[in-house]
Amino acid sequence: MLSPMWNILIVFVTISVAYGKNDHVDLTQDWWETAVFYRIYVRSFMDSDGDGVGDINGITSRLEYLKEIGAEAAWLSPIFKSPMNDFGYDISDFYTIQPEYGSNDDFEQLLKKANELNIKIVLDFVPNHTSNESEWFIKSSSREEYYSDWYIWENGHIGHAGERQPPNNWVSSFGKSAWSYSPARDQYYLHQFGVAQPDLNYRNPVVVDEIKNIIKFWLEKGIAGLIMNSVNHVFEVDKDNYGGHYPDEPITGKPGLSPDDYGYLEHVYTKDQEETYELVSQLREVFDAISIRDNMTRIMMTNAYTNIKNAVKYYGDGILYGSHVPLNFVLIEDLDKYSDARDIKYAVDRWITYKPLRKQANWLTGDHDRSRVASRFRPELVDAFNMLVLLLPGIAITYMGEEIGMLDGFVPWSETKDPLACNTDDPVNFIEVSRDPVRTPFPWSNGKNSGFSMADRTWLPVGEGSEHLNVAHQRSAVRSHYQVYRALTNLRVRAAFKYGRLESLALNNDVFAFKRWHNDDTYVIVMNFGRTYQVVNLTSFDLVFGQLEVEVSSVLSSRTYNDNIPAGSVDLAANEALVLRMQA
Ligand SMILES: *[C@@H]1O[C@H](CO)[C@@H](O)[C@H](O)[C@H]1NC(C)=O
Ligand SMILES: *[C@@H]1O[C@H](CO)[C@@H](O)[C@H](O)[C@H]1NC(C)=O
Ligand SMILES: *[C@@H]1O[C@H](CO)[C@@H](O)[C@H](O)[C@H]1NC(C)=O
Ligand SMILES: CC(=O)N[C@H]1CO[C@H](CO)[C@@H](O)[C@@H]1O
Repeated sequence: MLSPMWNILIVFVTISVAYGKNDHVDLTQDWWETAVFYRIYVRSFMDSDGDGVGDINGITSRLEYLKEIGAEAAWLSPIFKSPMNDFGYDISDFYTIQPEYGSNDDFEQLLKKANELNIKIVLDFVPNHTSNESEWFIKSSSREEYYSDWYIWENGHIGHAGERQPPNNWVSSFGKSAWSYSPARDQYYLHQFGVAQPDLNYRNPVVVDEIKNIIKFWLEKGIAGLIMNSVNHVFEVDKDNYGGHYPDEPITGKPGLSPDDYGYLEHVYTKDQEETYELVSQLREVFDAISIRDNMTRIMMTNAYTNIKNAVKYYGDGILYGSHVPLNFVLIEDLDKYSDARDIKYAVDRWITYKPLRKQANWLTGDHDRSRVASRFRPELVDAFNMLVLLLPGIAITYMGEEIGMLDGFVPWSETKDPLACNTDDPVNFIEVSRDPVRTPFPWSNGKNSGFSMADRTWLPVGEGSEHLNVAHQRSAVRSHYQVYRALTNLRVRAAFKYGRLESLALNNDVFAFKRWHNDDTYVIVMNFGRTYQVVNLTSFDLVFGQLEVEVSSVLSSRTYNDNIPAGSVDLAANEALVLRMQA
């Protein structure tokens, strides 16, 4: 038996070997582990045929742009056949491409060109539900035997006045009852999102097999991965454990909410069920089988708005396989316009702390559902947030337009398309929930429809101010968000950012800084989230001293590349953000 002191010594030695020195870092990395993913909202990226709606050939024609800004993978919003009640998040045929976006041949062309440019293509997938126009749902509605059990069907109640009532109190995340009556079947179907998005029944093994077939089908076409969207909604509680009826969800008691609001209920029976992780593990095996066969990793990404412990469970636990990239929403959900440097540090640390030690982190600040950085925080902070996303360890995900600091567009009620907003029936307050402002056409230039389309009308209006805020303008400017973004993606190839470690500090309430280093190559990224001038001493970081050289500076900074700043005294203007490199 070793004495306790020996045990302590052994533990200490092991820790020093594992974590003490960068020389021991595993330098082999798969293509996705530190890749930049560029998220394209297909409808609004580039319209090639002049119908006012973005399409696949449009993307193909602009793939060089992704290369130019240093993106390594394009992540496309759903392109499958859909009646577009929820703009592709309501799929009616998972094997076919939406005709207004293009044909299967167009998609093959996209893959071919992406391959030539070494850009990976990943597709958004929606496993929770189909469109109500899916053949599966129509057959299920008429109780056709094979499909009868593919959706969540339930009898309603008859009220005192003889009126029909839904099976229970569940609310859709788009508001109002999550149950809709189908006269064809004389039963209610569950829809956790829109009325036109009936939930699939994952307790039916045939449904799971079909989903696996679809995943295989697209991976074999040569795509590099799929995102399992809203994956934490796929299971509802097992009603057999509740006497054959789905139980009511408890009321949150949050003030000011009506029984039609999603926040009215605690979603204990419709979200985050344990069976989800088992399903993810099964689906992951489909990805792995093809990856091994073709010697090219196909990644499974997962999207779940949930608490952090549930979120990181998607990494897998050694028994169940997990997702390669469980999306990390801390920079969205933990922050708002009142956040300061301490909140930023807390958010970053939270993900790093909860995620399994050896797994890759990922960072994002937005998507087609969330207000843009320039609007949610302020335009002056666009570069700082791009520095966070691109220089923190792991995978970087950019929603299209963040690289140029796009603002939320203004979409009046008369032109509103988002079902979430239309469901409010409220021409004033719809603006609080509408997702249209973050989906306005991408501004390529100051030409017609900001270069997005030759149509007379685009599906959503072009955002105001795009005469100035567009790619062409920022490309030719000496200083612009676009230029900063490119400089940042260029830096990512350096070992300090690919493999290096992370240390972060809130130097005061306004200034957040983090250090990335590998061997002797050390960088400090420092950003003033405040509105006043600040001076900070970066020697608070271990082994940071002497002179620091500016690698990248935010658009409004007075610093330029190669300027020298003493580590002991770094003065920062309001909103200024800098990437600094320690002089050897
Ligand atoms: C699907 O739902 C939409 C929205 O409620 C409705 O307009 C449409 O008629 C439905 N289609 C079918 C086939 O049930
Ligand atoms: C698989 O791919 C990797 C890198 O892409 C390569 O180094 C390796 O030799 C390949 N293995 C086989 C068996 O082809
Ligand atoms: C920065 O901090 C170091 C270490 O505490 C100190 O020696 C140095 O004087 C400080 N520099 C300035 C300019 O205050
Ligand atoms: C971020 C994201 O992908 N959000 C989607 C989640 O799923 C719902 C319903 O399918 C969509 O409406 C969201 O846009």
